[in-house]
Amino acid sequence: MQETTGSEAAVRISREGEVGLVEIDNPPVNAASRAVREGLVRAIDALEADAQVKAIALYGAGRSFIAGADIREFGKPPAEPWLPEVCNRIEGCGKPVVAVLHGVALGGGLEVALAAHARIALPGTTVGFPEVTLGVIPGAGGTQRAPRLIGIPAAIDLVTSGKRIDAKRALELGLIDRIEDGAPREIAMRAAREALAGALPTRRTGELPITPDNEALAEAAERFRHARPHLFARERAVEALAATGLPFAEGLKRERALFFECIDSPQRAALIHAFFAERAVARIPEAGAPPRPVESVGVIGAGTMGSGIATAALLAGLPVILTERDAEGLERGRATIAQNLEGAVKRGKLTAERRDAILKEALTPTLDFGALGAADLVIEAAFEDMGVKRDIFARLGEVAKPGAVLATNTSYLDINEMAAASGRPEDVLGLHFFSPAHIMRLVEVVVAEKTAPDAVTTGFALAKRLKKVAVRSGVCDGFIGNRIMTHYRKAADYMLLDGASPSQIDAAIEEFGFAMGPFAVSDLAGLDIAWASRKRRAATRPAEERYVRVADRLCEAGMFGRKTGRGWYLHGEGVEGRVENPEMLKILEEERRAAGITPRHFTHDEIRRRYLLAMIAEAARVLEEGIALRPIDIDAVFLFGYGFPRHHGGPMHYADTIGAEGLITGMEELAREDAYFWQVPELLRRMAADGKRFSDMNDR
Ligand code: 3H9
Repeated sequence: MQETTGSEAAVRISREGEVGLVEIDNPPVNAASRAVREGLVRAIDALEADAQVKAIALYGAGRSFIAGADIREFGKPPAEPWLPEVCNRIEGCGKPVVAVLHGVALGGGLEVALAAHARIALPGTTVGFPEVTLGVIPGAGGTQRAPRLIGIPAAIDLVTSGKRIDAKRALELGLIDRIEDGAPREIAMRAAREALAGALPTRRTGELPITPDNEALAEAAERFRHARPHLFARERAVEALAATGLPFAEGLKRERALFFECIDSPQRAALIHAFFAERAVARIPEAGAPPRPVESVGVIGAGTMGSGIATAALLAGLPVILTERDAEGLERGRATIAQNLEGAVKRGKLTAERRDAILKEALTPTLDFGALGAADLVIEAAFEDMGVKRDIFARLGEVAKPGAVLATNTSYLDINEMAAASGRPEDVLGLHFFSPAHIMRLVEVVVAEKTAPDAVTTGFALAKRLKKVAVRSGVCDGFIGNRIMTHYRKAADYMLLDGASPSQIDAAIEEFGFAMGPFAVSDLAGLDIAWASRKRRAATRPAEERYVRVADRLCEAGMFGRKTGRGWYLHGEGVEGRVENPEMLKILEEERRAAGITPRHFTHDEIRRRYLLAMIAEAARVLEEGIALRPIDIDAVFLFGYGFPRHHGGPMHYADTIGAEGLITGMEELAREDAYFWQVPELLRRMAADGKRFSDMNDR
């Protein structure tokens, strides 16, 4: 018997002898959409009513069991049947129900499995409750059933961390009953027969006793209450787990109520936006052009960036030809790569043998520029100077093989000029990595005037291979990220001169959720980097622009931050916590006096407001000029490259929580003190007139 339920093909049932099989088929990831939920209920109803069927088995078609609830439905009116009802229907079935898991069984997918009476997983299956990473909690019985199988402490760990575990660990914990290799349908068949024969024990998870552990619950509640930033779902998850102290049905009710609190929270909307942002950025106009094959990478420049990029490529299994101007620089680069790989070994990402093999066989350090002729893609990460870059691209144009993609890692410079120097501009683009390049996930793929579409898709394909998030950017000074950062960084400097201290500004920004405020970041990155770009721009700086000289004076005095022991703060041995550099304070005072400023008090709210308004204003201009394709691309840049707190979704998502009119009012108010800096972007005015939000521009 082969039969399709009413909900098209999302769930199919079939019967073989005494076994009823339920196949979930909702590509690409078998999300538990309404059609799947409906299909599951109908399937159980039909098979339970079928007198010939004695046992039932659920399994997924395609690459997974169920990836979780369909998160596209969140925020819309819930459509029945709800997932908790589906789970209860499965658990309450009068015939044994076995779930066979493969690929992923996450969130609601795991909850469906827990509602079955036994669980078998294929090796390589990943399970977990990622709900908190999306700002919700398991809402279909996960917080009530999981602790009955694995105990409260292990359930706290799983549910509040969102971590994904493999089948082996799931078996150790008791979340699944067995690991078995084979095709899901065959295993499902066998398992159902075993369940009938009593060879596979079955039971209802909701009926299992639970060992209370109030201490573990109290400890977790305390931990999350004080965690910074305050994450709404984690605290609710602990509350839901604590509801296991109630009778099972009551616990489910409590979990449901807490789930809806999460659904209504702004953090849920922001975190789901961040999830989709990571994927949306791959939709680019060039997407139809097949990428060029890349089997080897050349890197020019063995400094921190070049070595980091080389490390990322090596870790992705690509051989790397690394060049430098002199032997000393080349050796330093090789040593940095070895150190980076060592870090990967320590983090458990690489075995020591693999590291040795990479260093011996995959990395080719050479002083011979001509050796780059063997690479399919070359990334230039040399000194940030147009003369140097032009020269490199002219030489690359000659030595690189036909069709090789020629990329620059420049942070600010005009890629069109480099493209012209190469004599083959269609092959040239920017691949702007963020430091440390083997760790930070963002890569801006900068498309110049003549970049060929397949060079662009090659950049995206490489980024994917390196497990990075690639965002398409047009050419402008600083591209998407650094251009916007340069602007809001000025807002921080203005507040500094007007009376706020670096530590006060950093604290206000960190309270918003950034791991580090702008002054701490600048000390870490080195003040000399931004100094170099300020000097480059000095000649073109508009006369109306306010200029704060404190950072320049620190640099002139050789205070570059961490690497020199002094910057905005003091660093090194004996310095505990954040101590402002007294020499910086002296310079600041002199600059305030010279500008005739009487320092005034800034509240943390005011600091955040100015900082974020400046960020949003420049982001709107970047969008208006077409440098970024969509608002969501800007969000991805800031989430994956600048530590923008994920639970705020990115600057554009955050801007929508204020709305165009509110943003304009805020900027106009600040324009009274500095009309040049606080100009209102035209785009915002149009949005206000049309009643539009940034999110409305994401689907074009
Ligand atoms: C939950 O379950 C709550 C319940 O407890 C309570 C209910 C009451 N929904 O990532 P990929 C899309 S919360 C809708 O590129 P991969 C994704 O956007 C949920 N769509 O593939 C993409 O679409 P597009 C708990 C989803 O192979 C396409 O599928 N579950 C969902 O690299 C391919 O995705 C999770 O948090 C979804 N749940 O990775 C799991 N998931 O092609 C979240 C994916 O249009 N998902 N899509 O851009 C994942 O972790 C990964 O997507 C997965 C596949 C590992 C499944």
